[in-house]
Amino acid sequence: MEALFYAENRRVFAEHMETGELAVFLSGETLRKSADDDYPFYANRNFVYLTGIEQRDSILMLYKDGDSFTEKLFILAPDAFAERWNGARIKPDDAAGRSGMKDIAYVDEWQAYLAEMIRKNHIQTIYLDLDHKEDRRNWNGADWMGQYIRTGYPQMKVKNSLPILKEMRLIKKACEIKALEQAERITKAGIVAMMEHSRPGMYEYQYKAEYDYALAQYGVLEPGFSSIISAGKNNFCIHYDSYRGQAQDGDIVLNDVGVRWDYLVTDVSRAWPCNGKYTERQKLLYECAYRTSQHMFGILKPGIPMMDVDKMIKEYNFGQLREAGVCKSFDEIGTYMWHGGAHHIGFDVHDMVAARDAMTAPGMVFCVDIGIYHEEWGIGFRLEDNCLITENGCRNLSADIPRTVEEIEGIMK
Ligand SMILES: [Mn+2]
Repeated sequence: MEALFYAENRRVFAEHMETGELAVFLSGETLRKSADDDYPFYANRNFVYLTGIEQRDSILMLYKDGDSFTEKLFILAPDAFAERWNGARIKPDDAAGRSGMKDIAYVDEWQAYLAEMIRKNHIQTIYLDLDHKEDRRNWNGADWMGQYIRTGYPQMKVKNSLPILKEMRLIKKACEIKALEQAERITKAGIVAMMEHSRPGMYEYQYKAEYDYALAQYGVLEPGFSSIISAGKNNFCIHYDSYRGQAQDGDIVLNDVGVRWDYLVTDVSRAWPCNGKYTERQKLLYECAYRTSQHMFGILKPGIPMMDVDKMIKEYNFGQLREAGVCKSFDEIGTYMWHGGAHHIGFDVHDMVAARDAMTAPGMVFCVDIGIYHEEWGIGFRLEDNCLITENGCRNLSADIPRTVEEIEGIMK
């Protein structure tokens, strides 16, 4: 992504601020795993969306002043000893090039800068990225900063910047679509590799290894999110993550995987018979899902309430299942369809966007996910694609990843 993308995101955020307000964003810190071992650092996505910087302990401050705003980025200072052990830290010039910001300082200066900004400009309101996931305990850097501010500046009003960012992230820019297109190509390579190597007796971790290997050929060293790869009965666990099961002859293999490219994440599910040939029943159910998917990609366009998309999927798929003789009344649909499947994707796989009351609009990208679970027949799977809403319709970004029975059986010959 070019620096212009991040600069534009900061400009749009600042547009939402009132004069005299300050906004503070943190990249986050490294979490300790055990002893002297840390989890790999993963930067706060809103911070990345505004800066293009993924280094820990970095801070962005935006100050709104009339029609303009000032921006300052704080990064880790050089440390020869730490860098010898843990790799080079980003240099101010690189940080400037990546983010499009001119004013770059070292992070040990942030407190003095903040104090001076507050004093000089009589700041009374600070935006923090307070990202709380309902009942989940979610202590993050912004909470710490909130406490710091409440303690040091008890009169300060704290506003949450998350609703603004969710609104911004809802509509993807052209460069984000381009990144997604590349991510889809790599997702295809990973899924096709699993199909090609598939055989009865193969373990789920072997499928996973094929997926990870294919991604690594593109320099993608970790999947877009924890891959879901399962076979047979394990397909009935929606977020299965053990990879220990073995595909038996006649089993369906399910994947629900993604690739992150330039920060944009895909989310695609396919289901294939491990032996390369669908049984009559597998084909019957798979084609219900396929026809429902095709129907959705035929009708999705701007101006449809997002809330209705899941309902439309369910209703159409019910029609398919009824014709197939599987499901008699709509009341029973919950027996076979266990989840909705119209979440947005973007910088996060379940993207942090203002989607609840939204109408579909050009530039939105969300999953069309049709899951069918027939426990009695032992067949469970989903077919999930990535839908981009265009000016007058939509485009299936993952259409090129084999989807029909014929395409999939053809690849597995
Ligand atoms: Mn998915």
